[in-house]
Amino acid sequence: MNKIVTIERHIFEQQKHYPGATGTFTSLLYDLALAAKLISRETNRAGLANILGATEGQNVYGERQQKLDMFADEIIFKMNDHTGRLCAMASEEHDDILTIPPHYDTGKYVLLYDPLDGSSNIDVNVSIGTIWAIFRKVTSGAQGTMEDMLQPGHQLAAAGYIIYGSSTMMVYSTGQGVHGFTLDTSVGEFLLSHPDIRIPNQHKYYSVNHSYEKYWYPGVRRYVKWLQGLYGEGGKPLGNRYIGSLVADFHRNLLQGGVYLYPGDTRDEKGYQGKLRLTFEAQALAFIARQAGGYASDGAGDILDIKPHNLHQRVPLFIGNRDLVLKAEEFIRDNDKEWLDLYLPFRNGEDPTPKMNQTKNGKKKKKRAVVN
Ligand code: AHM
Ligand code: MG
Repeated sequence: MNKIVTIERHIFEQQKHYPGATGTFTSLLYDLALAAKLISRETNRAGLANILGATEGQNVYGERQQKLDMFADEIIFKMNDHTGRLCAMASEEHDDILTIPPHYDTGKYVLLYDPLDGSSNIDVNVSIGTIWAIFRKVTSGAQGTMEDMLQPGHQLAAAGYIIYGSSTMMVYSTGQGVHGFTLDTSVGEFLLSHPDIRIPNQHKYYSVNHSYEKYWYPGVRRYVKWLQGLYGEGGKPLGNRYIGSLVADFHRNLLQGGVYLYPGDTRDEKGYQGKLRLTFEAQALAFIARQAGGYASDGAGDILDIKPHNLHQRVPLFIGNRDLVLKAEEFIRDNDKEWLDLYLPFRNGEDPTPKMNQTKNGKKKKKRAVVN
């Protein structure tokens, strides 16, 4: 039998790589693992929600099912607001920074998270995920500020994701490789199942939403044709897999080799910015990709080099095997001057769309109350 290592033990062992570590960071990672277990329990019950609700004569669980993303959002906040380890949080579900309630101590880290990504997949029993990222506080004062949140990804202290799939896994990195843990639900423990994950050199898959091809810039179109072996040297086609849950698509390609892309496109006036969020989605996965020997780009350069200028800033994303992502950059450089002219000023901090707190359909996003 192999050595059995719980996530707690592993995190504790990792702490030894950081002389002078106080244990705060270690405890923060424990708390995230516990939040993951609670969210996992609820996501597993999502399919039973209506049946259980009907039996009890009230749709309590049905109600909860519809609000699973809100549940995840609150669990992560509640797990971390009172521990004295964080000085602020930010969630994809909220416009602004989430401050630590005044009656609790504050700490030296900030946490950014997307509580339940790919949430359109909840009702159809398809994998969803949580993405999180931790930065060290860079400003003085007790409370965290926007400046602490908007740091380039190469300054991350740690990042990870939780995938709620055929089993629940937590994958994380503190800059010492990438490690994956599978939840043994019978004992409620995350056990080390994927130590030191490296993205395989062999490419197996590409993942993109093909239905947007009509909106793609020519370089992206050619790149995808190249992945299919229909352009350039005409290599062996990669398999196409697209779940529409970033965590699940990324996780598969991380373990099996390949590339995920959600490019900037021409679908509307903001399409060139892409869809995914830089701070809540792309930075964390880019950090993990890098730690696993891969690479993430916005098509113009390294995602980890981008200094965000807005909490909800969008970013095009090409992530996976380094050579495949570099090839995307090459196609874009050679073909997509029109996109680069639009995008590069945005990447460098000019915000031509100050109404970033609007939703896709242009309506003002509702601010959700956080329970303090
Ligand atoms: P969400 O944050 O609203 O859940 O959207 C993010 C998701 C990603 O998980 C996924 O890769 C992408 O959106 C799918 O978008 P599309 O349906 O346009 O292909
Ligand atoms: Mg999301």
